[in-house]
Amino acid sequence: MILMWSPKSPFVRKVMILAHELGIAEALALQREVAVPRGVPNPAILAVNPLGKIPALIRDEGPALIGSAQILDYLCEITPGGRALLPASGEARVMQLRWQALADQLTEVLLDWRIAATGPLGIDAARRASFEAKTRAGMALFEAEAPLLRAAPFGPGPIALTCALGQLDFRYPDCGWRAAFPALTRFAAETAGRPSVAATAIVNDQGDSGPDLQLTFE
Ligand SMILES: N[C@@H](CCC(=O)N[C@@H](CS)C(=O)NCC(=O)O)C(=O)O
Repeated sequence: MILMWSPKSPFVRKVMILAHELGIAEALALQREVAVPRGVPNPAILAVNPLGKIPALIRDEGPALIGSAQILDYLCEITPGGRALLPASGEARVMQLRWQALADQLTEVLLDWRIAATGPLGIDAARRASFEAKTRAGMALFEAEAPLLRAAPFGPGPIALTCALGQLDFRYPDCGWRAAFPALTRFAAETAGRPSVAATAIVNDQGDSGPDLQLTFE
């Protein structure tokens, strides 16, 4: 299987963390691709995903799979023991998918915020206010549910949250979320000790920077 991959992508990181947890990381051939959210999309990605996004998983047989959530579900389905992390049915599955959807949307807000702020016209105040309000509300929800996440299997929900918090550390390094969210800080300290999380730390291999997004938690 070939994974369209970037060391900077929080959504690709979800796939890689799960692959390490399942012991199948070596089965993924990583194809470095640069996703281009502004301007002409990367044609190599477009050839596999017409929406131009990574991750995309090219299987040995059958159509490519698009989007981290489906790829995680697929890897859990084809790997022995995978359904311990994402059950095929039941409330445990519902909770994993719920947390994954919330954390993915939080990550999308963080990505979209930065993309909007790096445009030639900058970001308007109303859009910025929307991004900030959603980020604060998302973090508050996860702070409340952190004890449940810590008790759950390290499946798509906790993995997606790990990647959202990693995106905060990567692009919003001075936001101070740890001082404001003690339960999330405990969650992150525990997950940081997992080999799968340590092995997939975000790497800014292009050395790009961006504007100071002026997000501060108190
Ligand atoms: N919902 C998708 C989001 C994927 C996504 O936004 N990937 C980013 C890289 S982290 C991307 O490819 N952006 C390029 C673009 O938006 O055109 C998933 O879960 O995989």
